[in-house]
Amino acid sequence: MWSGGRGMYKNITNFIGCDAEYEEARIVLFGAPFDSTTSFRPGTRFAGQAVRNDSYGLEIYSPYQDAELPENLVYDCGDLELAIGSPEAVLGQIGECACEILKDGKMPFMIGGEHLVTLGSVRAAAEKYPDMHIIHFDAHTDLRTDYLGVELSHACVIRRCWDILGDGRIHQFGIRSGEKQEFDWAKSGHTDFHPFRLEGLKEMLAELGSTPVYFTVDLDVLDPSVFPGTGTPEPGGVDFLTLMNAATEVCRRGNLIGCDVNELCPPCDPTGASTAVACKIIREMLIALGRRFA
Ligand SMILES: [Mn+2]
Repeated sequence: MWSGGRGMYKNITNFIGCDAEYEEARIVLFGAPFDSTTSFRPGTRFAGQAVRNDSYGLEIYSPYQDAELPENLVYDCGDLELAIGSPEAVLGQIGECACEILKDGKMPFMIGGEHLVTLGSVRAAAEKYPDMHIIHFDAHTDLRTDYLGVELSHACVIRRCWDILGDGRIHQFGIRSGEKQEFDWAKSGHTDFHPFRLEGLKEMLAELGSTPVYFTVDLDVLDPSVFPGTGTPEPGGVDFLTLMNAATEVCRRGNLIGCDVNELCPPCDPTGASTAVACKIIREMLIALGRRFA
């Protein structure tokens, strides 16, 4: 906000262009800075602040979509203040936030954090939309029943979502790492399983029609040569444009009811390139969502 001729502006720390008032906004962006169950390299708790800061290196115009991020579309409420030592308490806090956003008829857009944060939003979304499906982009299955005896772990998050939704309602893409039992379990029809690539997405979206969809993007679906700044990098992933095109394809659909982008770990990539990748994916997703509301 211009202060009136003194050359001073109010300090703003929202994601670029996301300065709508709450009442008018259609999407609410919030950070879930939690990484306590991360099994390898921690640091995703810093992602929300990093993408807000580095988003100022971006334009609000996307030449790919020939569209700008609309004014009055996104309210950025910053990072939640989470009880970081307790996964269950954190999931409760995220759930409460997502629940309130959904109750107000808006769409929650969460920036992780490690992938476990998705469960908080999914619990809230499934309460409002019991027939919803999940579209899941990731390098990892995340289907373990437990990780070293712990059920609330980023390695188990999609299995916990399956506990809520059941068979055939989770659509997994890009998966290239996990235990043999997880792969066998997925392929036997418990999930709609598309390993290695993002192919089959268009057909699947057409089949889903108007069914409500929650979309979770683990950025490690990208190849580590594109996106090294993540806790558990997994070679053999997709390139940037493939992810961007697929993510905007999902976001253009009218049936998306919530989404998240997770697993950016800024300290794992001191060049900042991974944070730039995350910023641009988020911008493209928001612009695609904006076209839907236009
Ligand atoms: Mn992953």
